Amino acid sequence: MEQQLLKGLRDTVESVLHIPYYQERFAAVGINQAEDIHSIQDFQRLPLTTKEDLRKNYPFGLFSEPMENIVRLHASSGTTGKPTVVGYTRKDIELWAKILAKELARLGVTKQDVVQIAYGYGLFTGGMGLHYGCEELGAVVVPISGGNTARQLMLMRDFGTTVLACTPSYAMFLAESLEESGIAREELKLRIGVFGAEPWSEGMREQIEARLGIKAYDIYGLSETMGPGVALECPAQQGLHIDEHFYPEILDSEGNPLPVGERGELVLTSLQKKGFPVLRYRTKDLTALHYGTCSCGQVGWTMKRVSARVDDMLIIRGVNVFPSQIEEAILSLGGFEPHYLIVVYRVGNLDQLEVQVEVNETSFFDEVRELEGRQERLKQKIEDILGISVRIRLVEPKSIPRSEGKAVRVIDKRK
Ligand code: DLL
Repeated sequence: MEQQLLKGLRDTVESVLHIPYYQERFAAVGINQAEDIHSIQDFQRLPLTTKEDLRKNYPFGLFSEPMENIVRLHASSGTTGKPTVVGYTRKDIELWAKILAKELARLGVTKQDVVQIAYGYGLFTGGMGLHYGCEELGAVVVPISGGNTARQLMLMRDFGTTVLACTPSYAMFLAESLEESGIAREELKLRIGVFGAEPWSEGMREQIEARLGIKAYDIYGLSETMGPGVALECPAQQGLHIDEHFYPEILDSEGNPLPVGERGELVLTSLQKKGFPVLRYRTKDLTALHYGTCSCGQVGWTMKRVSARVDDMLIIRGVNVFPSQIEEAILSLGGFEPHYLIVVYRVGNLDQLEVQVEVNETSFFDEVRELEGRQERLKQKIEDILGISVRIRLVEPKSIPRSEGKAVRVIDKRK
């Protein structure tokens, strides 16, 4: 197996060696041809690729095929500066569709299913990626894209949608809107959710599953390495199976490999991508890997759910805080909605952390004393986890803006 993997890695190295940027960087570590890589250890001598490298070569500098062979472009949303652009050959598009079709089939999605794709269509890979995968599988695709929530629910009922694909925060919003829509859950045929593109907690999964009456699966991917489908859960829900066309590594913050099982930054190498191969790409996503046989029978790498990005880490009074820790605390106590905002600001020289969280409809009418108690319990819980003081602001149901794509959970006023 190692020989087969090495061949795949060498092929990827070979496919980028004509690009001057890679040539120079590889030569600096003594690798001038793919045959110089005799082992995984040799491969790990190759420099890591970062988003910054992609930006420096904007827009097409790291494409490994001439533009006449590229049939599609996607780009990352990138809130600052230039986006990162990725190019696909026809074969890449076919491979992507096949990977997703195989993964969805593992969840029990078949030709009989009607898949409502409420991920955004466009330069973002979510909509088109799932679209081609579902068509490859032969399912009926409803390419509705994100937004227009009332219409989503009407079509979900009228078309008999069985599979919903969108971000978990939008799934939550759809669930909440369903409860007010006059459409009964029993009128829907929904049974499976394929949710990803942003971090979400186990508590969020429980809420979505209960409120929509479905099984909710975690799908992972990033535009730089392909898009959705780099990894997807199976019915065992014990980790996301990483597709065999990607070689994963986990590194510490200094870029050194970590032993299997330890949490660190996920680094990915594509094994058969032609238009835009990636080599040791730093995803900035924090997870842990496992190799073995899953109870579903599948053998290979699995990864834990991505709970956070390195970038998402807030440093507050010297303490590292991840939004996912706060989400878990909120959902572990009853009475709150999974809608929250984390506001960081400064008073004098001191960082302050405020968590605004919605109380649910029933608790909203509780006595003030009861609400104060709940607020105090949440404060205690978060302070126990983070070890710093926090201010909790309970807000009315539906007062925090809802997301139709990737949710914004943090407002950092220190910047
Ligand atoms: O979000 C691709 C995608 C579309 C994945 C639809 C899943 C479903 P980007 O816009 O390039 O691509 O953003 C990639 O989103 O590095 C993670 O930080 C985050 N992310 C993606 N999936 C998950 C997930 C798409 N399941 C970035 N859990 C990645 C946590 C996720 N974070």
